[in-house]
Amino acid sequence: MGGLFRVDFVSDSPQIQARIRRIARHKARAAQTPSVTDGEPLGNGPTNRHGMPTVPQGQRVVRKWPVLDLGITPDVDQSSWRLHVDGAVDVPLTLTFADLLALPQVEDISDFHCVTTWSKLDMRWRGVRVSTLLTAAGLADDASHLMCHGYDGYTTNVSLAEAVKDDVLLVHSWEGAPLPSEHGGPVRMITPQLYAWKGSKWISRIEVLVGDRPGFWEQRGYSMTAYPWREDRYS
Ligand SMILES: Nc1nc2c(c(=O)[nH]1)N[C@H]1C(S)=C(S)[C@@H](COP(=O)(O)O)O[C@H]1N2
Ligand SMILES: [Mo]
Repeated sequence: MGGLFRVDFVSDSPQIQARIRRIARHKARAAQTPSVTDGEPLGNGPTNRHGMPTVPQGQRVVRKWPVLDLGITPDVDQSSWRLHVDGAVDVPLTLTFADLLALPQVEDISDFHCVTTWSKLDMRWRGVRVSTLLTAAGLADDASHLMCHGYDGYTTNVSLAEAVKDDVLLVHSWEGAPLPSEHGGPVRMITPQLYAWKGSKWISRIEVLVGDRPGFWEQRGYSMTAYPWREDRYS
């Protein structure tokens, strides 16, 4: 499976080229989202690495990294972890931890904004772009959103315009060490340009959707979109 997956991914076949073009359409939409091109972002402090204020409105900076989840730390480690990418795709994928490490790795520094008003800045991550996996699986023409599932039963929805951004990663390392299990290790998703609830800890499944659907917190009144620079917390 891992071998096939890699050969498929690097291939220059017309099918892969078509997948890359379909991803590019969502990337073009990404350039229009409030999080990257907001003319008047709501926030405070000097301009950060993205030309945004340092901290979104209504947030305060913390030094320690709080733990926030449903109170369940699922029993999953590097050897038992699997990620399924399925739904509106050409080729459903199942990845092991080794498969994830065999894909192109990205290191990035980004900020983490929790809707409960804390922000932790300058987090150093290592992992794989979500767009890399979506290219390998191949999005259906009418695919529009993801439902991300965690091993604890958590779900959260993310639009493709957000999910294909370069800093949206499946991370396995934080500050040069394996991601701690209380923070979603062995592998979680991060969405630095959205409130952090959009990044599933202990990610188990990325379900590609045609149309949007609310996840766990979205069903309980949290925003479908979650733009911190619009203080878009609840709907
Ligand atoms: N699987 C799963 N992912 C989750 C959550 C959860 O309860 N389960 N909580 C979300 C919320 S509300 C936040 S703020 C961040 C918290 O991540 P942390 O505990 O590593 O700080 O994870 C998000 N991802
Ligand atoms: Mo949160």
